[in-house]
Amino acid sequence: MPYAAFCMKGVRMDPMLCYIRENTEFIDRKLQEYMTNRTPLLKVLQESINYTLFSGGKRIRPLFCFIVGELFDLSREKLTSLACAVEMIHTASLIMDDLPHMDNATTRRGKPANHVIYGQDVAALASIGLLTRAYEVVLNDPGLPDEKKSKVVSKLANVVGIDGMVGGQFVDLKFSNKSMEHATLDYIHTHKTAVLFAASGTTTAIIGDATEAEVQALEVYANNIGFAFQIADDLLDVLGDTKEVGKTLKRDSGNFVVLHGVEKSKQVLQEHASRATEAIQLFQGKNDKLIALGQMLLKRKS
Ligand code: GRG
Repeated sequence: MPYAAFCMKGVRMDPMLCYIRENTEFIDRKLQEYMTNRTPLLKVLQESINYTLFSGGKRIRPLFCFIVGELFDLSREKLTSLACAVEMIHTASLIMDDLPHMDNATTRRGKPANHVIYGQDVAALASIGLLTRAYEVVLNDPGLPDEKKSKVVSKLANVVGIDGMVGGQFVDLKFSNKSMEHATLDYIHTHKTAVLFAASGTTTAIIGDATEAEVQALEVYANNIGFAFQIADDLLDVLGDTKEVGKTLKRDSGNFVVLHGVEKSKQVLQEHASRATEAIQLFQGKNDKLIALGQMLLKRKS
C-alpha cells in the first residue's frame, strides 16, 4: 500500500488522510508531466492553464478513480491518464464557469479567477485547451487497449456535451429562478456536477472489466454523492464566508438551499448520502475508502 510508507515518514496520521495526500501529490506530478510547454509563443496560455490546474484543487475525481480502481485491482499507474483527464475536464469547466458571461465569479480557491488575471480571451482558450488535452491523454495512453479507450472517451464526451455539463450549464443560465420546478434544479445539479463524478467511477469500472451490476452500483453511488456534494456546495455558499470557502459565493435562485431552506437541504443531503452507501453494499469488505471519501466530501469546508 503506497500510503503506509508515506505515513511512516511523519507524524501518525489518519490512513485515509495519508492516502489522499500521497495520491494527490502523485496526480499533481503526473499533471505537470502532461503539461510541458512546447514553444515560448504559448508561454502565457500555459501559465493560464497552470494557474487554475495547480491552485489547490482537492483532486476528488482522480482520487475517486483510484479508489474505484482498487475494487478491480487496478494500479494507479494504469489509471493515470484517466485520472488526469477527469481533473483536466473539471478544471476546464471551472475556468469557463467563472467567465463574466457565465457565472461571473471573480474569485476561485481564494485567488482571483483565471480571466481576472489573464483576460477572458486567454481564459476561454485555456479552458478549451485543457478540455481537448483530456481526450488526447487517454487516446495516447499506450497502456490502455483501443476498445477501452474508445468506450472511455465516448463516455467522457457524453458527460461534457449537450446531454451533460454543457446542457446543465445552459439550463442553469437560462432557467434558474425562484419559482423553478424541483426537476429543473435536479437537472442542473445532476448535469453540472454529478455526471463528471459518476463518469470518473464508471470509466474506471470499464477499464477494470466490471460487471453490469458493479457499474450500475457505482453509478448510483456516484450520482448520489455528486448530488449531495452539490447541496454541500450550496450550503457553503449560503452559510460559509467568502474567505473560508475561497470563491465568489452564489446565493441566488440556482442554489438548492435558497430554494428549499437549510434544514430541508441538510435532510435531502443525508438521504442522498444514505442511498450512496446502500448502493455499494455490493462491494462489502472492500468499500471502506468509498465510504470514507463520501463522508469527507459531505463534511468539507471549502
Ligand atoms: C468546458 C468542461 C466544460 C464544460 C462547460 C461551464 C460548464 C459547461 C459547466 C460548469 C460545471 C461546474 C463548474 C460545476 C460546478 C461543480 C462543482 C461543485 C465544483 C467544485 O468542485 P470541487 O470542490 O473543486 O471538487 P476543487 O476546487 O476542489 O477542484
